[in-house]
Amino acid sequence: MVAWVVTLLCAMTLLPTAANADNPIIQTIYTADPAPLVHDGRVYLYTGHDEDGSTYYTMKEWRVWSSTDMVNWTDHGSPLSLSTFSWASADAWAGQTVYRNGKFYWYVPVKNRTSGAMAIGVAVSTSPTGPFKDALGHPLVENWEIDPTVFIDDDGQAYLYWGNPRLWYVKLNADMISYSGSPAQIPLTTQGYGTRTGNTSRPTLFEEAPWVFKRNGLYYNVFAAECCSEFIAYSTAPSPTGPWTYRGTIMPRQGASFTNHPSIIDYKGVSYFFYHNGALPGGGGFTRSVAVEKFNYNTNGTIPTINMTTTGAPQVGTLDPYVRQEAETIAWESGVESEASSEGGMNIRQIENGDWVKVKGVAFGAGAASFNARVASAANGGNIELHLDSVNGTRVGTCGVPSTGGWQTWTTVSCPVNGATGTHDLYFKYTGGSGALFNLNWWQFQAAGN
Ligand code: FUB
Repeated sequence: MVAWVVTLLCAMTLLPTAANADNPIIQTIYTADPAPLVHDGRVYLYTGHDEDGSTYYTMKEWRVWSSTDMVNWTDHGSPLSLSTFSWASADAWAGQTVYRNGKFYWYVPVKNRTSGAMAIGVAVSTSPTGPFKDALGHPLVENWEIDPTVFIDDDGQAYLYWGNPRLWYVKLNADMISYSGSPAQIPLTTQGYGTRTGNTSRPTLFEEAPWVFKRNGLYYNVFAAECCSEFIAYSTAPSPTGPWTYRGTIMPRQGASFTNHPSIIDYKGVSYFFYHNGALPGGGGFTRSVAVEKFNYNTNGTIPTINMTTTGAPQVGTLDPYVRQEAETIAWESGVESEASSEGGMNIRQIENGDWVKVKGVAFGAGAASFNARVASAANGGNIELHLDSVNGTRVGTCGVPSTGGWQTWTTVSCPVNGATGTHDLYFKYTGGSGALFNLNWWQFQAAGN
């Protein structure tokens, strides 16, 4: 799993360096093709999943993550996979989820097992974290092309765009799972999509991965340009169907992956640019990782050049340790993995001696008095050490974890806490014997005086 390579990275680069990095934002697995959605005050991030050691886009499932502060990301597992679509055989590639009238619609490209063509499927759920079901039982649209993005205009008209090598759109009906008219091509002119040299069959820069949105009355299409390797560029238009004008590069070629895949949201008054690269150890073109940067639009609405960083976006607000927090809410980690929990949601697993999880910007305020954790162990258990600001920083508590007789046999352990005041990065350092020690489902501090 990716976990071992993260451990290796830490060993190679010294822990503080790795611990200060917040990009890529997911380290437990390789992720690709980010598609964020802001809903009810939370950012939900829909991604693909590159398999460990992959040598092609052998992708079998999609994943969901969420955050309220852009640095601590909660793992919601995989509520959508190839098996959701009975007619799909392979290629769980780049999709996007949109919300309308109480439902979440997840548009994805997959291979149709009967025709062999790439097609666009749509899954639906009443929750942003699923479970999602195939809305149709067959492709929504099929023409051998990929990478759907959906945009709902102010007048309620929804548009589905997709394509590689061409760029298509169709008007979705209000049910979001059918469309009116026939798919049409957006003309790929050099005026609209820039000039590619040396490729007569693809004269413009448009490659794949469109992401369409509207800001201050202007329509934007941000896309992956000129494979390979790709850079990120964009075009703008006065209407959702054009005419488009090429506006230039957003993210130059960089980052150890020959594809890139853009998405943009505003959240809590700040603009964010998501992308992927090969930055994790073992990373590359088929073992990618999702990252995020904060940016400001220029006053004329153009988008500045954005470069990849390892620091990522700043934290928005703080994390409250006095409410239940999921163990799979992570800013950075070394060595752990996640799985579905018998108690619902996810838990972290494969915790071995010396593994750790960082949670950023934890607001202890006047002080914590005790700590509770929900744990399970089919082995001998171990310890949860609570450290401030670095993995070997001030230790404010240690909770022993017993054997519970099973990896999903849960009990709650408690321990006193001293010296946790103010706001700090909190490191859970796991110690014990050899092999897997225990699983962790959630944790919560109790404030002094309560
Ligand atoms: O992840 C598989 C494919 O790679 C996506 O569909 C493309 O956008 C590229 O990122």
